[in-house]
Amino acid sequence: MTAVTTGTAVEATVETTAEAYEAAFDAAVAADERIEPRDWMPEAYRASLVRQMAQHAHSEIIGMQPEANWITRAPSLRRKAILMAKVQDEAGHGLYLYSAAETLGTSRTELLDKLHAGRQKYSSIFNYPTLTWADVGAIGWLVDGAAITNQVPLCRCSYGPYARAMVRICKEESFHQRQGYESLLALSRGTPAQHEMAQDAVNRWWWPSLMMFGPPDDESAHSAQSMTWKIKRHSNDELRQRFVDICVPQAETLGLTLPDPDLKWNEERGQHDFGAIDWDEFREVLKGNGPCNEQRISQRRRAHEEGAWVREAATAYAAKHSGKGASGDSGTGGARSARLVEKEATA
Ligand code: BYC
Repeated sequence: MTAVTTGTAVEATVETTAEAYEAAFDAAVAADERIEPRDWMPEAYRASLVRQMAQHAHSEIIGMQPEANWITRAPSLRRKAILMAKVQDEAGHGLYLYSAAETLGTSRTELLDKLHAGRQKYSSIFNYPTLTWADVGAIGWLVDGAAITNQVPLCRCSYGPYARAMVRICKEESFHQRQGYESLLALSRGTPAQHEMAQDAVNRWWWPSLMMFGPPDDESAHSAQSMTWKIKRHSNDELRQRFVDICVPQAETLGLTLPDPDLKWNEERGQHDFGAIDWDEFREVLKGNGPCNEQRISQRRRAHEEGAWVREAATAYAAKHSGKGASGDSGTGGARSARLVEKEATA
């Protein structure tokens, strides 16, 4: 009898503790506080963050490919330098995001393995080809523009490391967007052939850019829960609408037309109406049947294999230095560890 009573008491305590943790998490989210790596969080929250952050990180590094395609053919040294810096920034964004995902207990290796095996997604937009130089401008204006619209609210995401990574990413993306706009403006105001090239690029990138925001709200599997958890602050359709409204006056200044005959101002709504998106195309691209899916993923796998020696060298270097530190030598790693131990001891 006594044993049964004790068991029940222990179970009750465990249950109360779990409930208390959950209540503390809910209260922190409700109060707009940040959830930090060491805080208790529901497993589903952790899993959904890893899913979204992994998809985001993969998009950044796969997104380097379509633009890198034009580095060797940029029309001037100035444009080449800018493009190289931009592509390098995207690699950096991937790095911040993989690091932020690591704080949730998932290693970068594990996430990359999943990408290479086709078990995690990256943005649909990067499965379209960059056919002319104007595509680089159109990507900057529209793709980076859509990314900023989607990502600025992520700076207020409830998970601290993701929100903080997004602050820096958004600053850089906003520079990318402006360089794309400026490049497209130069083409649009150039020769008739250059103007036509800019218009053709906008015609091809407009609809895929609208698809970047994800499926319509009534088909979005994760939106409702992610918004309750304040991972996402706005729905896919809200952000898509915001993006359309931002782009219309910008297109006018550029002297370019957005390829949608149904695009018009709706006085009553105070927003633009726009035409139907081809969701069949979106679903096909997600299934792997877009124009460049195979090329993008095989290039990514090849880059990973060819970079194996760099990872091995970096690991060997780190091991060598931490070894020195452990034996009392003056390696940087050792000095840092010693300082940390000291700090902990005095805390
Ligand atoms: N493409 O329930 P939903 C950049 C997936 S890169 C592919 O609405 P959620 C840049 C979605 O993942 C910017 N997949 O999902 C880089 C889910 O699949 P799973 C990339 C998509 O998460 C280089 C399923 O569809 N930005 O800026 O609530 C050069 C159901 O969707 C897409 C980010 O990743 C898509 N377009 O909302 C230049 C932003 N849309 O996971 C520029 C962060 C949806 O169940 N991510 N799916 O297998 C987000 O904000 C959200 O994850 C999304 C989707 C709005 C994309």
